[in-house]
Amino acid sequence: MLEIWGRPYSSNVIPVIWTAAELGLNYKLKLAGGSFGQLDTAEFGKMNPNRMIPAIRDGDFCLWESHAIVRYLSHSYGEGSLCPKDVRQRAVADQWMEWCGTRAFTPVIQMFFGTVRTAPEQRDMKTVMAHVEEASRVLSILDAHLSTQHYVAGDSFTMGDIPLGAVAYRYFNVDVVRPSLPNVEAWYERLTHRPAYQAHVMRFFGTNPEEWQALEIACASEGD
Ligand SMILES: N[C@@H](CCC(=O)N[C@@H](CS)C(=O)NCC(=O)O)C(=O)O
Repeated sequence: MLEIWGRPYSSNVIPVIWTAAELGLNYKLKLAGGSFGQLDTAEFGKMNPNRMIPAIRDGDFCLWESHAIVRYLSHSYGEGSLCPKDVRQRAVADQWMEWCGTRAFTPVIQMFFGTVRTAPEQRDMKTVMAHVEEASRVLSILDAHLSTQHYVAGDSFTMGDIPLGAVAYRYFNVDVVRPSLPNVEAWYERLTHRPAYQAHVMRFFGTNPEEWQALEIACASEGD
């Protein structure tokens, strides 16, 4: 059975679990990273020499890097659905996955770390708001793209929506005021109707480090 190694609240693991759920795959969640440890073991080092999550094992095949895993699962099990058959549509899905990693992920995660993962008395809201501004500026590029289509690679949901969809949940649910991005908001609203998104992305992540930690610990029941 497919093994997904990671923790269900990790920003890079969520897209992998969401992909597996969209594809209806049976998988075993092997809890690793953060308080679950495992990254220093010899077994994990053989799977991912970077000692980072996510990593997967599919039979005798191991893979790391979240976007590579999303692609591998989509190509292997979602040809014609998550993975478009049309080469150009697939390239556009790939383009937005890359763009998520190079442009959108960092400012949104910095918004997240500056708030949810920082104790209220230690928060530097001026810096957080600079990250909000940068995230919104970058996402305005996606907003323009989505003005003529429902999803990033056309009018159907593909793997191209997955890393960005995971980032969007963080962006829209950190407690800050953000500018309006109507097309990104409409696309996010579409994602919120997907059962796999509801189950694996739309998870309350707490409002401070204590709540976050408690939620992480509670995840222990979800995996091995
Ligand atoms: N580019 C990598 C980044 C992987 C990464 O940064 N993983 C973090 C979690 S999001 C990690 O392993 N941190 C150590 C830990 O969680 O213990 C990917 O997309 O898979």
